[in-house]
Amino acid sequence: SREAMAEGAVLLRGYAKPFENEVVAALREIIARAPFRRMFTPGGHQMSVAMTNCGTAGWVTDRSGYRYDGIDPDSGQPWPEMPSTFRAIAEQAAAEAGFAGFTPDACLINRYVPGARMSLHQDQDEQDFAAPIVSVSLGLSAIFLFGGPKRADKPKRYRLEHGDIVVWGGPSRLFFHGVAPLADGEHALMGRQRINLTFRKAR
Ligand code: MD5
Ligand code: FE
Repeated sequence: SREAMAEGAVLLRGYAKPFENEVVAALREIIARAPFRRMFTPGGHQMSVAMTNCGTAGWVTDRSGYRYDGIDPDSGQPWPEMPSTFRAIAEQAAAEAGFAGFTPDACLINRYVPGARMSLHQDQDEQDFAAPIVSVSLGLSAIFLFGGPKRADKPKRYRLEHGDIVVWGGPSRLFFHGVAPLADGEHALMGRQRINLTFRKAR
């Protein structure tokens, strides 16, 4: 199914479900080479969400700021390649939402355990805001907080479930958003966690 959340924001419920086993297998290889880690914000707070990346650019944060880097600071090696299955799913979902020709070079992988959350923010570390961001939800469901162009805009709450994909383009590309603290639970395939893949064109 295809649901408009706002201008440019399209929710594709269950879109990734047919690919879940392939995605999990590819994910396992990525995290063997680039394990999840809880990064620090420039303000010195450790994030509750653990992160890793694949692709030619990876999103990192530390005391010096937020940026995209081709090298994993923990290993000193390039991030693992973006698996062709990941790329294909992201490109197909983007096209389905009206963004044909999306060519992601970065995939930030977020891991939420119960209690982990992401506070309201905008994604603005990318070069080209005309490209959408494609988000794939796996595992435990989460309450996604979808705000507007101003921080003060009251966020709408959406439950995102295993297999759901959201394409954030057009005006919504720069809307404020976050994730409410993850509720405890157990998912048959993913266990006690939520993983979100966010495909981006960083450069
Ligand atoms: C998540 N991750 O569920 C979300 C999915 C992040 C992040 O927010 O920065 O890693 S991506 C949600 C997103 C991206 C771009 C625009 C909007 C939402 N939006 O307009 O709401 O872990
Ligand atoms: Fe974000």
